[in-house]
Amino acid sequence: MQETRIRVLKRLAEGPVSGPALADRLDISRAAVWKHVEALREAGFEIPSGDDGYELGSVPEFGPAVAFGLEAPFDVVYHDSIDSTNRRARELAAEGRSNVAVVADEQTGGRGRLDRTWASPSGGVWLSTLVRPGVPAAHAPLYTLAAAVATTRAVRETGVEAGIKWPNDVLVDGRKLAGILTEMEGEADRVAWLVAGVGVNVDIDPAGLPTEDATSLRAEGVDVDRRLLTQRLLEGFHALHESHETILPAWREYADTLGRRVRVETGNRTIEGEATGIEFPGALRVDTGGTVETVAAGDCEHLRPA
Ligand code: BT5
Repeated sequence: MQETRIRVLKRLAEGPVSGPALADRLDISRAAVWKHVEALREAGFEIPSGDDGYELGSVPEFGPAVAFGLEAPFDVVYHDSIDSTNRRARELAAEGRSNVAVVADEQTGGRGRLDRTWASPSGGVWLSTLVRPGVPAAHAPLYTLAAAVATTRAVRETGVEAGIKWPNDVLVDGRKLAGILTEMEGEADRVAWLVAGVGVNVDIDPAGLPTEDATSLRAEGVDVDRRLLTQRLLEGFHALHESHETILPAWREYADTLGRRVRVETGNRTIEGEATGIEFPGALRVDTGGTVETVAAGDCEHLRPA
């Protein structure tokens, strides 16, 4: 959302204000005030005008309103419907942008890892953050973990006990509530840009999702304000990305995988054993009985105890 528009909203949130006073405060013309107020009304904000001037009635549950009240330095680019927020974020990266959060209500071409499909009907939180962290490419997995931690925290605030399955799934009672897809470009010694895409099934009927192992916040019985959930998630991600050393300890706290028997498929190998730990920048330690293996990437399945 445009910066002046956010300032208009912030002023309205403090209480009623007349058009001329608003124009003075923001150093814009009265015509410009009127244009901003009209644009905000079109975006779903209720802004009645009475004797005391304009007032902020209600704020939309989602949409461009995600930018309003967001305590993290992301420009919000909102789409009602788009093929993929990750694809859009990569496009913005190519244009030189940074610190952007692309947010959509629906994706028509949502993607998972390894070109899998990610079902993204209307009612979810589908978002991608574009950052330029200036770290070596080898550190990139840390951002996947950070996104998983931020998602888990935001979900737990709604009262749902979510946990993380290594490396990138957020689960509730073994069912997948959210997934993360991180993409990046850069040289070995420096990431040029990194896009962390997060998909959370919020107000969605899980019967419409492609697997029985999926759940949604609606199915878990909570009615969630998607704007607030998105804001908490973005704020959490930003805070973790600012202080790297907090990511792994937080991940361990929310991990559902540690201490379990797991099977990890790496593409050319299958490793089975007990997940005993996670190492910088995100590798899983698996005790196979004879040796301890460190797995950098793969698909992980939680197994029943032996
Ligand atoms: C992921 O892949 O879990 C990464 C998902 C990332 C989605 C976000 S949404 C915003 C951004 N824009 C994008 O285009 N993508 C990102 P993976 O671990 O490969 O899991 C994919 C598998 O999860 C699929 O093969 C299905 O089995 C299952 N799946 C698909 N859609 C699902 C959904 N909505 N909820 C739960 N499981 C789903």
